[in-house]
Amino acid sequence: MYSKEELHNGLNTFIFGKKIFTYDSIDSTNTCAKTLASAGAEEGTVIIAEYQTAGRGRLGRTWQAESGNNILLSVIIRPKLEINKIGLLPFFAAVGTAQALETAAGVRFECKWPNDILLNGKKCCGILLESSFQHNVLDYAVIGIGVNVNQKSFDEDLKERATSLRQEFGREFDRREVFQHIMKSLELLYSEVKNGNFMTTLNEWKSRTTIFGKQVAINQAGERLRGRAIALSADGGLVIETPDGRKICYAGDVVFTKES
Ligand code: BT5
Repeated sequence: MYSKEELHNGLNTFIFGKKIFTYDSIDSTNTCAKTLASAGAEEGTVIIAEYQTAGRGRLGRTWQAESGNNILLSVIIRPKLEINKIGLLPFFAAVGTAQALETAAGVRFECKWPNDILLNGKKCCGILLESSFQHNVLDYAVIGIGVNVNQKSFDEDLKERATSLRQEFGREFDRREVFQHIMKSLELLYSEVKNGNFMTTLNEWKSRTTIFGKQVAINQAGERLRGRAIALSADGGLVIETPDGRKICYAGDVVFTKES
């Protein structure tokens, strides 16, 4: 377990990671971050844990990560955003993290809609963004980031879809360094994002995705949509051209279909 001092040592940021809470084991860093944010914790506060007993994914799913080998963190932000831009925050988190992993590993990572980061087609990072509003104004958002760093293997049900930096590069990564890269990349992008400017974020995200032009299938609210992914909507949805016209998806998992 890295101490707060070690995580701070060499961290070259003003906001992200200025305050860090470390845990050996916790239910979920996102749950903890939401409690702290509701109690007024300042922007940039990080909760980082070696292990989560109830790590969460989107849509009620779970995040599984071995103790001591990965990065499991949440960071609190309080941008003054209009409500229609909140859906763009996961792209900010994904791009910031992808750039950090690229600095650490020296290769390009892929972004998959809405907020996965892939390496050689397998997921090495998941992002869970949760937000809270007061009278239609964003009070805070919690960015939860799980990066598979030094984990050597995954359970049977995950191993076809999940990978770690260690599995792909055949060497151990310094988690402290990766953590600091994540803080730095997020902070750099945040100078635009906090003012509602997502231009760099979206351009960077688009340059790392392969989805556009492909045939996809996606389950949304019990409906299975099929069609060609053509664009992102202004609020972060995936625009799909279906036989019944254009539809926008806001949640769900994209599967590339045969015709791609
Ligand atoms: C996500 O959800 O990918 C968001 C994961 C966010 C995890 C971080 S860890 C720190 C913070 N605190 C939390 O409690 N959560 C955040 P989703 O797109 O729903 O993907 C979840 C699915 O990915 C699961 O249902 C599994 O199929 C798969 N999965 C679970 N653990 C994985 C792992 N370590 N690597 C790759 N895939 C995984």
